[in-house]
Amino acid sequence: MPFTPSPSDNFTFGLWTVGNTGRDPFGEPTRPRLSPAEIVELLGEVGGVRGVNFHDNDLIPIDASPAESRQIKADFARALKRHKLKVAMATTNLFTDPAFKDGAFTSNDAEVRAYAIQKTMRGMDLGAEFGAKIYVFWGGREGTETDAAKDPIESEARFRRAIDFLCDYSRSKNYGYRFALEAKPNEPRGHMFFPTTGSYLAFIATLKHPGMVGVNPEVAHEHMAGLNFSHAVAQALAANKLFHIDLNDQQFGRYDQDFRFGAADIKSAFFLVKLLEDNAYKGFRHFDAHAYRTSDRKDVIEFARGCMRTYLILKDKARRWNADPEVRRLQRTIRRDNARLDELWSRYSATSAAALSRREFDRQAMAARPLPYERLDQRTMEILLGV
Ligand code: DIG
Ligand code: MN
Ligand code: MN
Repeated sequence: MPFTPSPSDNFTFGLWTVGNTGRDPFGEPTRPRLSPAEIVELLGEVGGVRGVNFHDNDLIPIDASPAESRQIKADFARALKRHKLKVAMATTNLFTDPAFKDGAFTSNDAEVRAYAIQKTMRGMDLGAEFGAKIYVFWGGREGTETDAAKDPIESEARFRRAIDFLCDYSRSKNYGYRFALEAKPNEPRGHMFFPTTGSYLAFIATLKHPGMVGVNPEVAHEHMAGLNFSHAVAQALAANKLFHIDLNDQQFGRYDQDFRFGAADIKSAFFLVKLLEDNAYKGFRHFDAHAYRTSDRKDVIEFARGCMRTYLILKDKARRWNADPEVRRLQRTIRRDNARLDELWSRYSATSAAALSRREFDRQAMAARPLPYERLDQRTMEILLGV
């Protein structure tokens, strides 16, 4: 059947995504809590999933005894084996426990900052135990409600020292991790440090081991900032920093909805899939999303299948768009290439600068040239609508 996912599509889900119990700030859970092993079983039932991701405490509760921890890991490992799932990414929960009420690495309390480093080292140990090679950092509590609370420059320096230290920890243990930093503009903090993927791309350049560190852009988070997600991902791709990606969907101007991929804005989802596929992105396609609070187990399975099917349908639409004769014809009208003119300013020389400054340009002619973007966008919509 077409659009049926297979492990080679590299789709992954976090334990917290299909394991989401439906709790929200205004209501209690609507679904029973599943153990990690039961979540893996559910993903086995979904079919075609490559891997699973976890926060340390999704797998091992923060107050589990060593015996409980051993049992949970054994059950989880057995389920992974049975369903041929791998652990693709690991991360640390530095946002649920009240100790992190004012952040982790940027907390005003040195003891909390040190505890956050220790907790992350242990999370890295746990991820390495299951073969994860990507480690995500989402600074859920790194921020302020009032800027009277923290010096933003000192906070960035604290975050930088934490990442530098943990890069050295990974190197010392030969874990081979690549770190992926995930931005979000707000929620749960009023203002989060490093609000967008662009903020992190600038930050990475200031690190001790920038080669080990990339980004994990999330659709919902760039949309919450009112940004074009494909442009953020394109900048990461061009800088070879797209180490991971959190796919979901989000209506603009809303709280973090973490909707099923493509459920809100199919057009931007299309351009994202086209960007990833046109650029042969080899990484994991992680759906950091969850089913509606109204969904039961059966509908959660449909949610997971829907994420993957929509991605595969849009991948096919991208292939059609690239091959579409009308699109190609319109692109030929739109693109006015002139290699000789480009050559004049692709590399500086006094001669080319002199030639360029002497050149006559006909502004009226340039302004009069046709740009049939309405036709092109309508054709794009009709390909998406299957006309
Ligand atoms: C939220 O979008 C964050 C957390 O779920 C997690 O730390 C990260 C991993 O994808 N995404
Ligand atoms: Mn989110
Ligand atoms: Mn995410």
